Amino acid sequence: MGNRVQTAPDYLPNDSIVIVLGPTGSGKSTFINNVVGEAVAPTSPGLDSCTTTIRGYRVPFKHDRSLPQRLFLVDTPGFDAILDNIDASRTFKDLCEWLKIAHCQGATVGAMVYIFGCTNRVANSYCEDLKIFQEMCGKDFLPKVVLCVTGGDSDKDATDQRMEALRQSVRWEPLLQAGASMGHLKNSSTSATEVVKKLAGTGAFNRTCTLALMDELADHKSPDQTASGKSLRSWFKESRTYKALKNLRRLFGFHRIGV
Ligand SMILES: Nc1nc2c(ncn2[C@@H]2O[C@H](COP(=O)(O)OP(=O)(O)OP(=O)(O)O)[C@@H](O)[C@H]2O)c(=O)[nH]1
Ligand SMILES: [Mg+2]
Repeated sequence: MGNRVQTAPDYLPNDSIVIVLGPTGSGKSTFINNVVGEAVAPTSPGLDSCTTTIRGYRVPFKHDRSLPQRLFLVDTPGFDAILDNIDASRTFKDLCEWLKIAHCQGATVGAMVYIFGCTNRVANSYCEDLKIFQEMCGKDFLPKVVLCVTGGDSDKDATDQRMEALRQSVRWEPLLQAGASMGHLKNSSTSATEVVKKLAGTGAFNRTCTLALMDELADHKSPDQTASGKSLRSWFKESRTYKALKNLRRLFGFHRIGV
């Protein structure tokens, strides 16, 4: 695990955690910075994935009774990130390790935020990513989930259309039906804070329901034995098979290999 999982500051019983997930470059770290009100999490406009470690940032809302006294937003690398010697399964294992540590310290995952870039096409990788996210949450946890769209700030009509298409898509609709909410992040402190307040408004931080992945880990399942871990593994294996076949085709000219 090395130092890729940041556990300090130590969590306390009753601490609440919001895990922020989504494809690389979707705006996870920017969202956290906007909520915290400072550039605490590294961000990048470049092509390479930026966040490489799992790390919690404390939200400095002091006098808001709808929020837990100590609330942390957890930044994560996207499962689709291309990082030196790190793959999706390593990131997933780190996240599981991190969850177990936080759980042992008495903290609970109060909510999950999934961020998706407005201009991103709905590719296969994204569908798999969302499926894994859904399995991590479990059905009962979905009322504690916000699906957020970032970007498209300058073209309101196009963004509204896109939001509507996502709302009705076969990927998002079942999650929304099961209680998840939807938000548009406008790269501002106000809109990021609204998402956290929206979660508080649904009573997310008071509910006792736990994350499905957390329950599985508490049952002593290894990351690979969990539902989301299994899906991630098969996705990863398939993409490796796909790459290997593509290489074969390139090297030997097997144009009839159907990949
Ligand atoms: N226009 C606009 N740009 C955004 C928004 N959120 C993030 N960005 C930009 O998108 C780029 C990537 O943002 P990051 O916050 O680093 O994305 P990330 O999801 O943390 O990326 P990884 O760490 O690689 O997983 C940065 O240049 C941000 O300024 C948004 O809501 N609107
Ligand atoms: Mg990041």
